[in-house]
Amino acid sequence: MSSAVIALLLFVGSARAEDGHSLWMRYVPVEPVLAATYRAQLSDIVAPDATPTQRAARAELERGLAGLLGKSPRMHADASRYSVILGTPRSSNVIAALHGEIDALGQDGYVLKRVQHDGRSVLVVAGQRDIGVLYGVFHLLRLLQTGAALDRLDVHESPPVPLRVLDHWDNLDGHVERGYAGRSLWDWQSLPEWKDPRYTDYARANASLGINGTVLNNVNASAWSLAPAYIEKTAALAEVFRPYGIRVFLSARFSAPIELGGLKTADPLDPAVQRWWRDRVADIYARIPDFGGFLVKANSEGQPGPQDYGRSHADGANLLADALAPHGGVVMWRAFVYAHDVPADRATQAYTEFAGLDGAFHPNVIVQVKNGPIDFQPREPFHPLFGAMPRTPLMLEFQLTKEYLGFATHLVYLGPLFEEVLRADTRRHGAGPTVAETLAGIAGVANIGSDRTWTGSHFDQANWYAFGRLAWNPQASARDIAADWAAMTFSPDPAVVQPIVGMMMGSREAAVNYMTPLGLHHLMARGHHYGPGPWVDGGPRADWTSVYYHRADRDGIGFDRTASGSNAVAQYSPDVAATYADVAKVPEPLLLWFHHVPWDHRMPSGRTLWDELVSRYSLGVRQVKAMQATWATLAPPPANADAPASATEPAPVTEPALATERSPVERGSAPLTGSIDPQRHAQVAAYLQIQLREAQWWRDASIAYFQSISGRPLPPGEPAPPHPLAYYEALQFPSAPGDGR
Ligand code: GCW
Repeated sequence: MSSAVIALLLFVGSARAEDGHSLWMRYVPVEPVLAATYRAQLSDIVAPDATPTQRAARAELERGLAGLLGKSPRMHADASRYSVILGTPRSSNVIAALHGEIDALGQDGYVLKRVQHDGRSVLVVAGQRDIGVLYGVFHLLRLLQTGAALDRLDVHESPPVPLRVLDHWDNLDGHVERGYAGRSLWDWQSLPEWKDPRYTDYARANASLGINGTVLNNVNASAWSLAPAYIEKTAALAEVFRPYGIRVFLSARFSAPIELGGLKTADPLDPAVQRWWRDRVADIYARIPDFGGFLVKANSEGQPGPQDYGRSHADGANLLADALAPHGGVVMWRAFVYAHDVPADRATQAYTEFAGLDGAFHPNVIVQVKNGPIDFQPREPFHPLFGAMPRTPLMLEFQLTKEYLGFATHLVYLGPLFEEVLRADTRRHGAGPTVAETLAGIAGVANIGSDRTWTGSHFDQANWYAFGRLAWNPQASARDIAADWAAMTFSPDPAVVQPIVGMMMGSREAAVNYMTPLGLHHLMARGHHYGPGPWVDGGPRADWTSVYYHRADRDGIGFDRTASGSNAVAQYSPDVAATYADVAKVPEPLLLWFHHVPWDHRMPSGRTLWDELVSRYSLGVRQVKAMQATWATLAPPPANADAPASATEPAPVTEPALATERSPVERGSAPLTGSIDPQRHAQVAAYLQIQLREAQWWRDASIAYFQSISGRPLPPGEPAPPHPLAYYEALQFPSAPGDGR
């Protein structure tokens, strides 16, 4: 290889440091033959630029094509000869002719299709509104990034769920509750004057997925986020996000009238309280005309709420809804409630408190329900409220930040978890509706922070991505989404995409196996939830302990939620309840969620429950090893032997593996080498090593603990944990990240 080529390689390498900051919008050159085809198809583009959103769409397309095709297209506001036309029926006659099909797609929808115009084939990217066009541009760029053909495009997209939001659990001091990706992205100190460019990139990333709302602050809210100085700062963020179709929301602290307003009460029926909220909301809309509304956690885990005054959740939600209604805002009122003084099975409490309120909420209230009845566990059944409040708009809340799934260092792709919940059949009306079909909104607790990768690891970007894609289209396949993400994030090379998709699709089940197999749940260490803690007992509340959830004793293990136990099954439709209540019919992954089962219960595998439990823990560890092995096959070729050796690092002796028919530079900088760039490969490899160490820890600690209760021998071939139980119980991690405070 000539030194000129090496110099160029080094240049390309440094110009494109692969630290993950570009997310799935890297726009690196596509393979040259494909690039030539695309260039011919996308040479002259007509795109209006009269509004901020139009300019954002146009700029994104220019930026994307310049990167992907190595050449900027000719952009026109108006032209007689063009190959692509962007816009709405108002901005273009060609598009106006399609208004019937565009209108049918609703406010956020778009069309991407070829039409004949003046005897030529023209690619149309069109929506009813500018935002649809921007979404369509991102779709087109995705097609290019994944190497799709553009000649017969006929895409019609419209999202069935109108509200698609990220919930940030960010405190005003920059700490992110359950955040594993650094500090908060919002620098409240330098706002409103300094609008960090990262805010725009955040908006671009969300718009690329169709996410249209963001709740900026933690549901464990400070009243201060509603103070005028913070509203100014929020207004500055809203300004950055607006062209990208993203409305801002705030978490509101229910007692803010006392803390900020100096009132004596926050009673929702008190006229002075009502006035305070009305005035405050009016002030917010004066600064942020498209403010989305409030998210509220009330009477849950110590947060203030209407029950402090003997009022209901509906009274509380309606108070804020009435203040927001004149301005078009909504209240997202969380159903994640469980009271200190209620001894009932925690899994039943949200339903118990909310189902009876169906019909009592004002129209602009949306009740936000976690995906399962406990708390973002590696696996839960779907929440029984879905389908049970037909007169109340419901939204689903997922957690993208992996509080209970190994934090950012474990590779756990949540797409299959999301898919499992969205497709679950509530059977409220015979067959159907599925959870997805009951939704007016969908929220994801963000996994985003100040880390260069945004999400604390390269693979956690996929959870943000998959959340957004499934929020847009809840019927989409987690596997297809993983394939798109891998192609855009790493390389469209099938030799890269296929193994990565394999790793991703198996990763969630691996975590379930090494943490909480067979329907076990909430066995993480106390407080920070880092690592295993199946022995956690005592403390302020039974339902903050692990023994409450696994109920293991000499005879067996699991939580009896049938009629002989807490009867949580009765909160599901009769069909679903009948399945879950029957130990012979309940899906094996939920067995111990719903049943207390003897250790020698025969499992479908033919093993006893005890043997099966142990083998699942070990399987989880093996699955992480398998991910490691796959990742190793994607290692970059060793550095070139001709390259100048650095002082500290000896030049590798291996033959350079780049001597294919064309050099990577000639192909563009996304060479089809079947490998990952060194920077990202190394970090993922290191994180997999952490994951393996911790999976092993989970296995050993859990087996040591459960064996101390079951008193049974390990199945043949299963190694004993290397330490006694007391060792695992004594481990402490006072500085584990992301704690709640
Ligand atoms: O999972 C729990 C978390 C809390 C969180 C709470 C909630 C924001 O441990 O940190 O508080 O859920 O969803 O409100």
